[in-house]
Amino acid sequence: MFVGRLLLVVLPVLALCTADSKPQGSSILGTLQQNRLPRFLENNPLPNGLPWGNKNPKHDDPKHPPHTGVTRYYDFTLSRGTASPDGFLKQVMLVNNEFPGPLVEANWGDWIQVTVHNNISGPEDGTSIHWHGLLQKETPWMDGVPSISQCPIAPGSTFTYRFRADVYGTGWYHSHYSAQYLDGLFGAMVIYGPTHTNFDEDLGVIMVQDYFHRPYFSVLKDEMSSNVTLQAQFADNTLINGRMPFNCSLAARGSTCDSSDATYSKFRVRTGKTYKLRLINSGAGSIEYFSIDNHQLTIISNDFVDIIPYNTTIVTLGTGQRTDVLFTPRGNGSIWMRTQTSGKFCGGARSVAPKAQAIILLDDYPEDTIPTTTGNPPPVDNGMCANDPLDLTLPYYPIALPEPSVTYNILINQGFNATGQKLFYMNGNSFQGDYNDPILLLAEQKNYSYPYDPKWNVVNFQTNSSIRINVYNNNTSPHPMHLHGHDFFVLHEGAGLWDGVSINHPENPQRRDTQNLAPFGHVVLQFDADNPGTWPFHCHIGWHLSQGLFMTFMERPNDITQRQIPLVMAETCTKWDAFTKKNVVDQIDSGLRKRERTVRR
Ligand SMILES: *[C@@H]1O[C@H](CO)[C@@H](O)[C@H](O)[C@H]1NC(C)=O
Ligand SMILES: *[C@@H]1O[C@H](CO)[C@@H](O)[C@H](O)[C@H]1NC(C)=O
Ligand SMILES: *[C@@H]1O[C@H](CO)[C@@H](O)[C@H](O)[C@H]1NC(C)=O
Ligand SMILES: *[C@@H]1O[C@H](CO)[C@@H](O)[C@H](O)[C@H]1NC(C)=O
Ligand SMILES: *[C@@H]1O[C@H](CO)[C@@H](O)[C@H](O)[C@H]1NC(C)=O
Ligand SMILES: *[C@@H]1O[C@H](CO)[C@@H](O)[C@H](O)[C@H]1NC(C)=O
Ligand SMILES: *[C@@H]1O[C@H](CO)[C@@H](O)[C@H](O)[C@H]1NC(C)=O
Ligand SMILES: *[C@@H]1O[C@H](CO)[C@@H](O)[C@H](O)[C@H]1NC(C)=O
Ligand SMILES: *[C@@H]1O[C@H](CO)[C@@H](O)[C@H](O)[C@H]1NC(C)=O
Ligand SMILES: [Cu+2]
Repeated sequence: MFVGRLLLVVLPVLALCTADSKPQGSSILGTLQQNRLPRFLENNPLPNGLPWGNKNPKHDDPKHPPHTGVTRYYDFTLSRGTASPDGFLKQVMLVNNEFPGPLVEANWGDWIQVTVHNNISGPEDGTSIHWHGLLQKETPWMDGVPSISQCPIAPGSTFTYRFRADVYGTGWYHSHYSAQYLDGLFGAMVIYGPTHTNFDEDLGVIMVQDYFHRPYFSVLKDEMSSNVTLQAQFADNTLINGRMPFNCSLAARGSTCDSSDATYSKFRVRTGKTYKLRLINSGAGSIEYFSIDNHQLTIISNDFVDIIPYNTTIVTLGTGQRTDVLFTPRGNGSIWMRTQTSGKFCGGARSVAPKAQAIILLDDYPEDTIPTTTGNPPPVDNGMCANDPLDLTLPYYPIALPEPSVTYNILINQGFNATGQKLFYMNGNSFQGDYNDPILLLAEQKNYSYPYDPKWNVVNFQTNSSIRINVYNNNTSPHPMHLHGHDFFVLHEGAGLWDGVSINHPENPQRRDTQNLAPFGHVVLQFDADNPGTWPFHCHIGWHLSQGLFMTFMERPNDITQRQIPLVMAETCTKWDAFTKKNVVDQIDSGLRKRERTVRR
């Protein structure tokens, strides 16, 4: 009894101490405490013992989710802080004080509800969260893009996202407000669903990224300037699950850096067992080449699409892309896991830190076993920056390519505007949106004409049923092109222009939501107009998006007006209007504030 009472008193104190001493920016990701992920989250299993019943990845459309009747609740507080994930003390923006942000999990068909508190201050900033790769068919206003689907969440206010986990696999979420996610407003999102391969354990998410020590605003300013030296600055480091010790002798004078604070990410596995790894490129701009020394990896999914498995030694991930792989460890001691950048056309970090390493501990070898394995160099940068060949990446659930009802050509150019800012142009227009006037809310009012057009870069596809997009990149940089609200078929890619005829496996082309576009090359995509709404199509490189490499596809506008957009969307704009009336927000990129502020009805 005495002991019991003592425990009652002591336990809460211990808990408080732990919470208080947890350094800002810490996360269990990349530590040995990172739990294995389950096959699915428990509760209300449907017939057959699984939340998705007897839906089968070979025969059931992965875009038709089951109705589980379950909602998963999350509470996010976004704020500024300082953190030193790699030893360098950086001014960061964090979700619940973690870097990377907390994992969002759900079963396929569940609803996810995330209440986001904008506690960003010193200075204040608007924000919004995008749920990368989800289709948002039932809730297109929950896509989280300022200027397009919502007004930013004003400082001090709260917005609740609620949407269905409508596809399954590995995803992530990130701020879509300017390039905020470069400072830490991102995290992984796992939707459990049927599996089409056998494995013993799910080792969880592995986020790889290039990483800047400067705040995002400074990165944007340099990349958008006309000064070639400033534009050419590489990221400072590369991280795996938010970790990779930085060589502090390279840190700028006056900065705070202590690499003894920093650790490698670590994973423990058993030889001979097979693990699922969920790779995510959550970086600012570089293409990452992921590998595990002396091992083959079996690729099983790209983005939210299961594919027919094949083996490789290097996994290519453009910013925003995800790939699930299977890994069967062999050997003894420990092994290096690596992600590398080419340091050339396909992106990179400073030549001294173009790669990150993490430690894979085998069996019961002690935690301090440092690997001695050597890795392969990344593929030679031949200037194409391509994903794996399209004829290797065929969806497990086949869908034949329909005839397109329209083919739309897009030409990407880079140039400078009258005030010397380096910008990107899609068909001659560099995107500049209006944070106070989201296009989706205007569409609901049947307003499809904007005074600032063509800067809003909206293409209205009316009632077209299947839309083919042929993009040519007249530029030295690759662009991981991402479409919201859909996965697209990838019909063709390569150097120069498309011949207008060749199509990869028309009976079952690769589908995904982000695809690398080569420098001076083309990519041909197609998507079905099965999701009325306003869907951004943009490059996922943080500063390219800010430089206007962004377009919005309006899909079936008459069906948008049939929908009841919740009142909270207009209320969010009212709060943002009030904020921008009193504050001039420091703004340099494609998300524009209204020049003259009007009162909303
Ligand atoms: C809000 O931000 C301030 C300062 O940036 C911080 O001190 C405070 O802990 C944050 N509140 C929450 C709930 O995270
Ligand atoms: C460009 O930036 C570099 C690095 O800050 C600076 O040294 C140089 O003077 C700048 N050049 C011009 C023309 O402003
Ligand atoms: C750190 O960088 C310095 C300066 O370039 C170099 O001399 C040193 O070898 C580096 N240390 C490590 C551990 O790589
Ligand atoms: C693929 O890699 C796995 C794991 O190394 C191996 O067991 C399998 O035989 C490989 N398959 C092919 C077709 O090479
Ligand atoms: C570990 O592996 C190496 C290389 O395969 C081998 O030479 C060595 O004998 C192994 N050691 C143990 C303890 O199994
Ligand atoms: C050039 O682009 C920048 C960034 O979008 C913008 O702030 C500036 O107003 C533009 N200049 C002109 C003349 O349009
Ligand atoms: C459509 O919206 C724009 C942007 O708010 C506004 O300037 C314009 O007057 C609106 N058009 C109509 C017909 O309401
Ligand atoms: C298909 O989209 C094109 C391009 O925006 C548009 O001009 C055309 O009217 C659309 N056709 C139909 C049937 O909606
Ligand atoms: C491609 O870019 C170059 C300059 O970088 C320009 O001269 C040329 O006109 C562009 N081509 C097209 C088709 O826009
Ligand atoms: Cu780009």
